[in-house]
Amino acid sequence: MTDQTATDTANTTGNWGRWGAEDERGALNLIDPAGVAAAAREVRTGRSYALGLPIQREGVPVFPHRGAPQRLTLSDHTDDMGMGREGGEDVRSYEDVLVLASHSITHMDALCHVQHQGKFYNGFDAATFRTRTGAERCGIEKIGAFTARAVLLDLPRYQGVERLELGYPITSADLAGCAAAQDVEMRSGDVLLVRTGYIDYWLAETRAGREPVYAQAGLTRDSVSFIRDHDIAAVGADNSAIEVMPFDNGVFLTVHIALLVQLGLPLMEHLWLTDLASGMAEAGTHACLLSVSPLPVTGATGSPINPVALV
Ligand code: UVW
Repeated sequence: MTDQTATDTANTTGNWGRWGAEDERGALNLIDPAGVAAAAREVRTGRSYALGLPIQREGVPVFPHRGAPQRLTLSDHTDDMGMGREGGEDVRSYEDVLVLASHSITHMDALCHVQHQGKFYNGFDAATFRTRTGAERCGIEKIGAFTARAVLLDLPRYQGVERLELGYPITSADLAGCAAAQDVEMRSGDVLLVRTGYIDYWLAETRAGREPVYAQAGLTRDSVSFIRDHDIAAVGADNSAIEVMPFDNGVFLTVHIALLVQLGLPLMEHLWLTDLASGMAEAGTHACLLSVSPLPVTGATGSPINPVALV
């Protein structure tokens, strides 16, 4: 497996050093404000679409090691002290505490989420990640908030199916073919949104009381050249890990290595893209403005997100 990883990574040009030795934002540096302003002028309907799934204990995809998110009540009308009572009988306040993994449900992977051969993006030493303080380099807080032009490639629509076959390996040719069929231009600094239909499948199976299968359509190592050649700033998808599962060539997190570690692209997973796809089809466009703001948790490896797309 290690040999295969070495072979896979050798043929990918990385972005290390491209924005300086201290850079921790990676490909987000490609977002050009003038290009974003031009894209803003292309907004057609003014409708916005939230791409985050609900944060709740059940009915949403949760990896067992992360556990279900917990919303726990901190104060309510039954309290006889503290915030619940301070306003006398006429006023009550309600608050809760959230306990959730930073990679819960719809989330962004920070550039410190994965290391390869001891290095994070830009060659930062993975040993600087500490249990108590988390990431010294490339934590999610280094991402900041960003708005960019985003292109949605709707692969099921391109293939004329409801969803991609489970485990379908998406190649560069698939992405290029879909972009051509949609007649949409990819520009440097774009965010690429890839719809596979997996989350629709997952939700339907779960609602029907069936266990969704593990295999998922997703990106392969081959698809990385499309992303690199178009100077994409970030990638999001409606599956669990961006990449095809089982992993391409059997190499653990192989696409994460290429995108996060080598190219420095933040990843967004479990996006809800179906309503956006319909809204874009109705509006006759495949590009939108996308605004993303991960929680600036110092040293964190990721954050729940609820990106907003404006069509
Ligand atoms: C893994 O793929 C393990 O994590 P994430 O989905 O957060 O990238």
